[in-house]
Amino acid sequence: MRTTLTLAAATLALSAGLAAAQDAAAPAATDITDAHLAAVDSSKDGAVSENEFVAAVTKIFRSLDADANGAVTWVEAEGKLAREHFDAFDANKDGRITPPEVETQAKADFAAGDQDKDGALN
Ligand SMILES: [Ca+2]
Ligand SMILES: [Ca+2]
Ligand SMILES: [Ca+2]
Repeated sequence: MRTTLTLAAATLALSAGLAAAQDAAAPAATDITDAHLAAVDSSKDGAVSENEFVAAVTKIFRSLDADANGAVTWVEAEGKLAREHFDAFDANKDGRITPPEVETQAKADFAAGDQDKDGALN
């Protein structure tokens, strides 16, 4: 079954990270396709675990952190991340997305996407 996610982290993955593994044609922003899941499924067992999901989102944030200071500001994210998603990740609203904020939001998004609660997105 294909999981359709309308979640901040998933949309982020589409808009910023996994697009690199795709052809130029951008997919609909809210659809996670089998190809996207395969790209995140580092163990290639056909399911995306929480660890794999958090790792993929974290990797994307590292790629957004242009000055490599460990936090992503709106200046760094603009054009790659919708403002509403930036704000969703920036839990303490200080204008910087930090690794703990990424992890917390990614886990929340994973839990929301794992509709049958089997610990995997598939
Ligand atoms: Ca896996
Ligand atoms: Ca930065
Ligand atoms: Ca913050």
